[in-house]
Amino acid sequence: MKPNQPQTMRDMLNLYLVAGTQDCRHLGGTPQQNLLSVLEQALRSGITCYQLREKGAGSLQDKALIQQLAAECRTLCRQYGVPFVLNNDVEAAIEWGADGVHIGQKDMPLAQAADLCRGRLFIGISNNSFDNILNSRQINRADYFACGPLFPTQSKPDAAAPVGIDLVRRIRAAGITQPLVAIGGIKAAHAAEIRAAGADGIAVISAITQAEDVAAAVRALLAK
Ligand code: TZP
Repeated sequence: MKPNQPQTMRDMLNLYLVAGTQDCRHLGGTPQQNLLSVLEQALRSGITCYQLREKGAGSLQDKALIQQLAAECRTLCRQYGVPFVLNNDVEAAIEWGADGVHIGQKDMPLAQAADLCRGRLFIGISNNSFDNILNSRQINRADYFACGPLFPTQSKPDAAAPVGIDLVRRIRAAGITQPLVAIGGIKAAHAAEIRAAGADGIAVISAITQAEDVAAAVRALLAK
């Protein structure tokens, strides 16, 4: 078995890194080198899932370059047995051989994405509110739910208003049992409370990509 290989969807969500080159611009190399270096350190330190989210100011725009980067990220993830997920673009996720795709509320409708991915890729969907969660559950085609942003975030300028850890508690109190990952402004200090509230894991951008010591940041986020 590979070092970090998760056995179940819940295990996979334990520590989920989301990142694109735009999140690593503070480092000294090319955009691609910066991201791949952060990703490799994070994989080595124990992240359980990775999503390439090449989006927003400072991101790569050339699709051929993004495809090449995706292939390199996928190769690294494979070495550690960690699922490689692509953000938003369902067709590219299938064509480029991703393990999963993550969609937002404004992307391709969940049922349509699920039809395209059927039997090939798993699907995660972002939820910004309890109503979103109820709707995603009703459609019943996602393999996991993300909820957030829990806290204010610098990494997504168009993020919805923060919902707090209470949304996680409310989801579980309502008997909603789907694999659940929380996202948005999460730091190591919040991790235990979020997991205790019922999330299977936490998804972060800046807590890892902006860390001076990526390995130490990953260890702190993994600490139970
Ligand atoms: N979706 C909701 S908040 C967010 C995304 C992609 C950004 C999370 O980034 P950070 O730096 O962990 O707050």
